[in-house]
Amino acid sequence: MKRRDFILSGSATLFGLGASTTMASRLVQSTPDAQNLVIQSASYQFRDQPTQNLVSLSPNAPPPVIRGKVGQPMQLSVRNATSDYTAMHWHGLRIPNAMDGVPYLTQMPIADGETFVYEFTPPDAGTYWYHPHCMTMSQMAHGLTGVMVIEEDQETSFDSEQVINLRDFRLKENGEFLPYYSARGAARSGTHGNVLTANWQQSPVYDHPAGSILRLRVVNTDTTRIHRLHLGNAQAKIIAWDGHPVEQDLALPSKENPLFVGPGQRVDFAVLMPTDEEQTVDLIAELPGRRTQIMASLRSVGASLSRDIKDVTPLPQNPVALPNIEQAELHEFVFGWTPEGGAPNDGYCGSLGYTFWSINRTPWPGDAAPATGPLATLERGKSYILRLRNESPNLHPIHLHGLAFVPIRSNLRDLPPLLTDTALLLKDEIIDIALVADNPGDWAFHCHVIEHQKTGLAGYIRVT
Ligand SMILES: [Cu+2]
Repeated sequence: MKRRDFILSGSATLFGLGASTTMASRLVQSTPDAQNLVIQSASYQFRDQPTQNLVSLSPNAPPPVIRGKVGQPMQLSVRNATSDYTAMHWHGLRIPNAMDGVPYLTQMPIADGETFVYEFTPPDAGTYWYHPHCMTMSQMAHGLTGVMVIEEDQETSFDSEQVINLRDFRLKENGEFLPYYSARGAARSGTHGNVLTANWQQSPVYDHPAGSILRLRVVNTDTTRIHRLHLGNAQAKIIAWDGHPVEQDLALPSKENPLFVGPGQRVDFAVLMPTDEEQTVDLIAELPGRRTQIMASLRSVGASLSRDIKDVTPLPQNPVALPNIEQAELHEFVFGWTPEGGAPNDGYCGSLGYTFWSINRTPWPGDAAPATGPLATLERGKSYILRLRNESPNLHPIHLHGLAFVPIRSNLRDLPPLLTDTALLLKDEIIDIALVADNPGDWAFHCHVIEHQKTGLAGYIRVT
């Protein structure tokens, strides 16, 4: 069966996709002013022998940092030069639904040789990222996760910047890939990588001016690992969380209380670089069952700029509507196990071959399954509270596309009310999140441990 048959048989319209001609018209030739992204196979040296069969946007390097500016239109032309299907998602960006990159829900998968042009104007500045939403497990595990920086449209107080893309690879000693998922992992906390990298390097060191104020953008793009991070005793400040500026003073994470950053989550720090030359600020991970690990280091070079951490000025707020909690309607979602089931119907976007997980006791039947309705339908412009209940012992970073939300309470901890797109649910945790349903469309809603997502912990929410 060819991909076109999905269109002809009407499967694509079961999600309310509308006429498939809209999709076909998107499969156009790229224009000269587009940023051209070519999904292709790559090789890279992690160990003694180069690792083959990576997926990236160049033949021998990690996916690049893509930059845009708030309020400025972007055109990203994505050509598929692999033999698998694909589709690109821009994580955290509140953009039109048709540009969200979710197969069968917002577009058809991009076939070998085809190009899909994504056009949108980012409404919010901050640290975001991109990854495929079709063949998600295999393409992400093989490298296709990159950072997207949307710059502010006004001056900021930083002298320099460093982007850190944290992700693991599962490799043999000779550099070949190990199996990148397992039934055992999928049914528990996921299958963890054994080579921990920052920007595909192991403990890289980056030079920045001594005494400068640096913006450190840390993004966890891993398929599995919940990172636990801190900066040792560096002078620093958390300035943004999951893209959005942080207004309040948050306690800095420490060895004893590291910051949990789940797959999909981001944290921006303002860091005061040491005054003396050749000193380092380390980004440190305290992971269960592992020795303390330096993920990346920032090394001071040159004459000191003699800045002070108090020189950091607040970032401009993003234009996110704040919910009216008194009038918000409540919807409940339970994330848990499900009896082991067969392969979901993922069309051409890949299945692990079984289901273990569910939302509201129903495992996601697959991206291309017929007659799959939304988990909830929200009226455009209204405020809602979504109660997210984890009834499993495993942690789940729950991501909602297209909208920003704020946690308002947890049964386990004090959560600062920071705008986000991904809520990390701890064991047995219930978090209420609140939002204004102001972006119409069908928005994917799923766990960002990709083995959980691909074995049932997925669905979508409709905003009318
Ligand atoms: Cu999960």
